[in-house]
Amino acid sequence: MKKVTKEVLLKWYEDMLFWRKFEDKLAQVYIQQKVRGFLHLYNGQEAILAGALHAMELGKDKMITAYRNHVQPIGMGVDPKRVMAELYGKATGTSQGLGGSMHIFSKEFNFYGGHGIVGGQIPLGAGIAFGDKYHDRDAVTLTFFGDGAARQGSLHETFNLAMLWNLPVVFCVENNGYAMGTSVARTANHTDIWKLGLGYEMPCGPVDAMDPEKVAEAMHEAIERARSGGGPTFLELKTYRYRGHSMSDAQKYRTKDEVAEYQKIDPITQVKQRLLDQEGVTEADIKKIDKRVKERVAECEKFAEESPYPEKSLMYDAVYEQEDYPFLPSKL
Ligand SMILES: Cc1ncc(C[n+]2csc(CCOP(=O)(O)OP(=O)(O)O)c2C)c(N)n1
Ligand SMILES: [Mg+2]
Repeated sequence: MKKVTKEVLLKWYEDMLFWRKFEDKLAQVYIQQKVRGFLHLYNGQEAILAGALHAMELGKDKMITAYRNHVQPIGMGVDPKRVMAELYGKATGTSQGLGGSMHIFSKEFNFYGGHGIVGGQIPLGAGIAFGDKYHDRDAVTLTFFGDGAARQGSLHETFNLAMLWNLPVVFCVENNGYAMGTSVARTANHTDIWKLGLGYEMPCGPVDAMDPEKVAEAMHEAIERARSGGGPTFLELKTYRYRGHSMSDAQKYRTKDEVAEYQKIDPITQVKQRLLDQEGVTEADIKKIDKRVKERVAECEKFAEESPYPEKSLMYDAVYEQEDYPFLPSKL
């Protein structure tokens, strides 16, 4: 694995802080009703993305996830201004404002969404890997899903075929403790989700996902296995989300103390402390990064605010069209 140097730690700190603040801004503008529909935030889970990106080969490898999907495309290379504009429903957004929060997508940067159907992306991730294997392309697909999604039947069909066909895919369950208000303990008779891989003889195991380095190590091993023809891996990334499931969540299913316990091992604070204690970074250096992050988030907000809404005609153009469709004129 690429060494975790001071530069890597500094990048992790800045990236994770940017993702956190970017989403804090989204929460704020959501309350002002500038962003509509659903909004599921990633606060607390950032070490997963930081560690995964460290282990991936950007430009080759691919990623697919669920609806908690605003910061992953940014990590893969999409301009964050375009992600924020998409959430605002503006024409400059990643899907010209037609997708919105749950549907960020970028073929250019190998980010395959953004899926609202719980577990829907599990077979799709294996399908992408199947395509790469079939066409002999050097690529590994990281397929992310939640602890709730892990209980969908489609996971089992997918695991079975992914092993049978030896696909270059890494299945990553982001176990943040809850599926909406349902805790993992209330979902099944055991809480070690990684064990679901055992029935398929898929290499599998748990990972402390509050630490980006631990995530990077596990991801590296899994990605290398897939790249060298060794097939799928299933990782259980143990994490936590600080905010509610979505913006409308009274959070009656957990205590404030529980959230505070996880905030003590917050990935951003952990990396910051390591920089201060072991890498000779000063509080003044950290302040400079914090300031830069604030400015970058403000730039995204300004861009989204000032961008135009799409033309109404886009509603009719950006749909499937078949010239010889027999029942309707081809353009409504
Ligand atoms: C097939 C399907 N069933 C139910 C829902 C409603 N729903 C949306 S999110 C969610 C919880 C999923 O939790 P988890 O997989 O743990 O992901 P997390 O939100 O924690 O990231 C549910 C039940 C849905 N979107 N799709
Ligand atoms: Mg969950």
